[in-house]
Amino acid sequence: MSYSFILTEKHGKAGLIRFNRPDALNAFNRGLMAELVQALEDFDKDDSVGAMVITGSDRVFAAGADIKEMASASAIDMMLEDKLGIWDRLRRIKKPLIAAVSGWCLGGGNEVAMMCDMIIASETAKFGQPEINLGVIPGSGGTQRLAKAVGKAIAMEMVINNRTLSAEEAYRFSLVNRVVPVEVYLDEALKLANEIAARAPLAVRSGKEMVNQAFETFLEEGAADERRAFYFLFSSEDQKEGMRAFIEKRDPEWKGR
Ligand code: DAK
Repeated sequence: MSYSFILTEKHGKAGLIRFNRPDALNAFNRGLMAELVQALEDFDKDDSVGAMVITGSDRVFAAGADIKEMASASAIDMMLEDKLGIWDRLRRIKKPLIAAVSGWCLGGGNEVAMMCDMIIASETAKFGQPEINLGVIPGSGGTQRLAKAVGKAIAMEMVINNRTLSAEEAYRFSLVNRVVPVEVYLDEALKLANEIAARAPLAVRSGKEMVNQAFETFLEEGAADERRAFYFLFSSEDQKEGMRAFIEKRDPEWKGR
């Protein structure tokens, strides 16, 4: 499928999506967001793909939502704009999502990165929520996810005083999984995606769902759901195969069944 604002590729079992609006620093216009979600949903349904990587260029992951597109919008326009629930569709992707971030990762760009399950950052990555400079605040979960990721003190500075985090700070504050040289951040992310894609697919899916649930529910409720998911995996062929392979001292062969 050919797109106008993104590029898609497959690297082994990793589906790669690159933002491709260099003149606007990959700002998210309506078209780009729609294409991103469509491409992710397509990879999510594709059995040859086990995990997805989202990236921009070395200079910029994404400079946020397209300011020129929303500058004159009314509150109603903004509300209706969201009626297809594009951001909710992103949250419903079942396979693991990895953001490979280099350069600017701002506003909606940082919100998309935080909606991913893991973030690999290049040493040049810079994370921020500069909406305050535009007279607004993050609108796609940025205040909530940031506070949960980096804690209240740092999140507050970022949201109400445009503090930008360097890659090192982002690592120190648990926003990203690791920081690597700019030459290899994408390779690292693709390697990680392929490693995960080689694991038991149903358990990966369940693990992603349950870790994410930890941010949305109370401990006891989450632990009860986790236990049910754990029991359920005992109905899979992969659980039998995984445990048999351990006992027989061989590598398991996963079927995703
Ligand atoms: N939107 C549109 N165009 C942008 C842009 C953006 N976010 N960011 C950069 N550009 C454009 C610039 O206007 C410029 O275009 P030309 O003038 O060449 O035509 C080109 O990209 C290059 O940018 P600069 O000349 O500014 O490049 P620099 O290297 O000097 O600066 C920068 C890089 C990233 C520091 C700077 O461009 C910048 O501050 N950009 C804006 C960052 C920002 O404020 N981001 C937050 C946007 S608000 C929603 C939920 C969430 C959101 C929206 C809706 N719903 C639930 C409906 C999210 C909102 C946001 O993200």
